[in-house]
Amino acid sequence: MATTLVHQHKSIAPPKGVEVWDVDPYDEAVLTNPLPFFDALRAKGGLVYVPRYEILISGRYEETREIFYDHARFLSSRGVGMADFKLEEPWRPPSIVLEVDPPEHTHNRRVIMRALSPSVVRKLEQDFVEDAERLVDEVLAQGEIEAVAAIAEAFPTHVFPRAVGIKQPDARKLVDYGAMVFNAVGPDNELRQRVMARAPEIVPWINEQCDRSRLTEDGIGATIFAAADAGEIGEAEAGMLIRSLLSAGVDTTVSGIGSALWCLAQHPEQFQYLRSEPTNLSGPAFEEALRFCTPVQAFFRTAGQDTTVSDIEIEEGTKILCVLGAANRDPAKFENPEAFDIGRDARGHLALGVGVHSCVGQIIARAEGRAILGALAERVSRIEFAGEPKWRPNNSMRALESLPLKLS
Ligand code: OVV
Repeated sequence: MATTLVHQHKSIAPPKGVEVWDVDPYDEAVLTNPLPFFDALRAKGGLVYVPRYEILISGRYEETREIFYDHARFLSSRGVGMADFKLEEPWRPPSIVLEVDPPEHTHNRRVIMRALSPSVVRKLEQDFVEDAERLVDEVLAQGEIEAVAAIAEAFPTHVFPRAVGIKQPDARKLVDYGAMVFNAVGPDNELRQRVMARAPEIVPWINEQCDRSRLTEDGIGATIFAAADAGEIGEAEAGMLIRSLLSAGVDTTVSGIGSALWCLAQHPEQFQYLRSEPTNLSGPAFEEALRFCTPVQAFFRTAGQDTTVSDIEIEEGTKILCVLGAANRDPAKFENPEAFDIGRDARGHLALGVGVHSCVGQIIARAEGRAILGALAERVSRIEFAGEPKWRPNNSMRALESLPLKLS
């Protein structure tokens, strides 16, 4: 029997005992204010069936963690978006680290892991701190700023491509490519089509940056090409891993830093607490912002076999949307989850995933977050809203469109 496709994956009936919820998680109102959706999702059960897309959704901590942790039952190789790569041609050649399972995954990830090791990032961190201090002095002199452009985009697009060794970075193209990558994991809706329309001007530029000749000899990129020289991976694979860095390393930290600023403006007493101990608290403050305002809200996994989660029967080929943002506010895991509290122990949050696919760039992402929050805490006495913040709809990323701030 031929497989019926709905929304680029196998047609799936609701499993027994699962609540059927007629919701659109990709409605712009949900994407720009997801909190009521998160609460309703967790209230309805460990897994919920959404007929509109014929998918399951998990929003409780326990089930979300179980699915993300078990890469053998819940595959990444069939895509971490709504489209099943076994049935549909992906929009770009699949990532050889994100959209792949062990053992290939293990081999490729090891190359990136070495290039982004703690000792590498420790050397970069001093530069990050100096750049953050310079940037904060600049924005302080301006007084009122639009902080998405002036800090959240400006900082990562400056320090990250330099760390990779991109000789001629283009901040706009890097940010816009991130928007394509993260919108691509949703359904083929208007939002996705709008950003994808720009693929012809952005994708070739990104691919060009992944060539050895475009990279400095002392960056993270060069370390990855050294693995090709050593015969560990091919030249083409090295280029694909550079593409992964550029795909996953910009939009994520832009979102994380922007959201952290929003959290601190929203909770002035937390910023004052951060100021009391910038060195010790900038790490925990960034971590709590990741929990509270999770940048990658959700990725899919695909059931590679018939299986069960919390006694719910899941059919092979089922797409499961794992809502990390909802799991990170589960009261069963985090006490008083709706409080932004940089003094809490936010460890165990799922913002950077869990298991073999957990964020491979997390050390560098955290170093960027600490640098910018530390510099703000050292130099700024107050962060206030200078206008209404706006959220930008995105199929998987919680991202600000604009954040008017007054820094003093
Ligand atoms: C974690 C992540 C997000 C987006 C893209 C990639 C990875 C990639 O490998 O391309």
